[in-house]
Amino acid sequence: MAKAHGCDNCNEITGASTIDLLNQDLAKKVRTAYDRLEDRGMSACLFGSGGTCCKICNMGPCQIIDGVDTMLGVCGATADTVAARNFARIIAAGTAAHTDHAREMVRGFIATAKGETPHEIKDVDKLHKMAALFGIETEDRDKNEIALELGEKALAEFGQQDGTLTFLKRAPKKQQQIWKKLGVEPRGVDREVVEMMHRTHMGVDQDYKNIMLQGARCALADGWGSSMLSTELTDIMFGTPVPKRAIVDLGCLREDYVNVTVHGHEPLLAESLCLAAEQEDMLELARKAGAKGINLAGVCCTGNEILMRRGIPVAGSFIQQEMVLATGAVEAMVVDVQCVMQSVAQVVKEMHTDIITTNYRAKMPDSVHIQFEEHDAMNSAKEILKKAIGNYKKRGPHYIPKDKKFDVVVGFSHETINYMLGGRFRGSYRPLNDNIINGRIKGVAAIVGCEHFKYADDVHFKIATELIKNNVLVLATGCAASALGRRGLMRPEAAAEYAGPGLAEVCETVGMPPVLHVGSCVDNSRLLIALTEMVNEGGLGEDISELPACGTAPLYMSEKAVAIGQYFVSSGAHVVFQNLPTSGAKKFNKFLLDGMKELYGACWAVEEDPIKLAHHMIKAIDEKREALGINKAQERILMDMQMRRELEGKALPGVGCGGEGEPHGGLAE
Ligand code: MSK
Repeated sequence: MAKAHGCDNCNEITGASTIDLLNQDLAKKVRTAYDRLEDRGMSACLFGSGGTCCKICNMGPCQIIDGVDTMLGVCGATADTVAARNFARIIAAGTAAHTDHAREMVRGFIATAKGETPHEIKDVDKLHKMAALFGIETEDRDKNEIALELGEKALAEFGQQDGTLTFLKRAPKKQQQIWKKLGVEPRGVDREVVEMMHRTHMGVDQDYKNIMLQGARCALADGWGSSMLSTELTDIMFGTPVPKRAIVDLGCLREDYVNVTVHGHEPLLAESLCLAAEQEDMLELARKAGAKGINLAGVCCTGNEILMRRGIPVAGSFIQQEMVLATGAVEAMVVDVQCVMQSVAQVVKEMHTDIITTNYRAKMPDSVHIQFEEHDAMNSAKEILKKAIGNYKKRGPHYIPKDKKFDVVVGFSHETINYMLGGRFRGSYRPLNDNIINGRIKGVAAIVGCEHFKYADDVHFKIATELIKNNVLVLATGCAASALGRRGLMRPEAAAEYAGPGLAEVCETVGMPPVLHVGSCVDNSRLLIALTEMVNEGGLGEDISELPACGTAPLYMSEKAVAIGQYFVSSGAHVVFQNLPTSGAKKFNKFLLDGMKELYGACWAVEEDPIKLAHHMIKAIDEKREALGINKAQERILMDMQMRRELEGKALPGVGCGGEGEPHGGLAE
């Protein structure tokens, strides 16, 4: 029988609808990653897990045992050197993935500015703000002209050889000085990835601390460079997310519709499919095939992108991609890049479903390839949809779970948080800072990253509920966000059900959930800006390392999550993972878990148990509160009805109503 999880209470993590589906004969035939994990029947290699397997040159592979002279690498490399090189290469690979995605988005942005795509420049306010950062004149200029100059300058940052990346100047001043002093300011995005690969080649950098200086620079090129460019320019092109109600559940597939799931990462493809699916010729074709229309649903981070901006439902996260297909109700799964399991093409072998690859970088056996051309986006999108519509009549036995369609409120860009808490006319992080200072909110935690199959546990939910119970506001991205949405933590009502009294009071006043969906994995850059805004607002220290804030990517799967973790640490935010591939090298491991603090004011931590992990984060937040002198109980003001009415009058009308436009409202300070 197909498994969705390795433990008895698997509905805890994947949701009741997945269990419902797995009980159907149809789905029982499907083999999932859990089955394959079991089939493998072997535990992970200790050298690989500890980071001390070196296969960088052909004298090996060498398995190093730390402290054993006869178990050095053939070249003499120590465990610390090998683990540092491996870790740094993970950062480089993660940065490269974000960067190649970002470059495509910037190229799409330029094509849009030239009028060569069906998209348009939507967020002119953000366009002007970004243009100002790049020193671009905006007065009396057409938005497309400004966008073209911005796009070209952004594109130049990838190949830049000298100087520093433009967005570094958005960071708190103290942070910028730390980077300058350490010599880790990224010069150009591609250069940092290339240098990282070179320095970890055989016989180059043999000092783990020096290797990790470049590790930090490479990761910063991701967070404050490519990822941030991608998020900001995508927002300008497709609109900055605002709160909306939506669904995160397998049950979002529709019986009488052509179901098309979009899986991967780059929203250019997904947005084009959204536009094409609304066109009358496509709808007419769907009706001719006997369907009522076309139902788009997301998977993984493409899902998060269209969920945040359009409120289009997410059918499943990374861990559920095979389950989405096991319904037998999907006419086509359209994939682009990253996090697509090769197994998806095998799952549908006996079904009517097509796996459609769309990017020349990412092809797969047993799939159909339709190249997505950004300059001919609408025709590419229509060709893909036609293929899906053509499959509708061939749909055989299928099962769409009917229960537990979890409602979520999503769309919390850092601008939205600003407006929500501070109000339309005085949008600021002041109320958030004040609520942290007065203790209603203890601090802020980020739960980001993937899901995987190693830990048979309800990790994200356990961590998040423990944090919000202790009045820590949670911001989530990527598949972690989908997992938390599936468990009902992104409903405003979740505040009363799970949050501590202080956080619940703030959430109820504003009408927001205690866990905010901030976007896809690329959108972790929004968190950097949110943290910076908190610093700039005042009262919580001079840089990110002084904030009562902490991050985790507990179930990290992808190399991108390590790059993200490192750019947070190098930006001053403490980060806790459940495991790191560095435990086989004592000095290097200690450097990550402690020594980095001296350099950046933050370091990595490892804690396997989710509840202990949450308490590790709470302790880190409490220590910051202590250092800021705000960890004392504040006198609580009891509000009478009149005060409440006044607050509610300022609260965000329509949060979660799916309304377009700028959110407005406010929270009493
Ligand atoms: S998709 S990188 S599994 S978050 Fe961004 Fe999800 Fe992690 Fe892929």
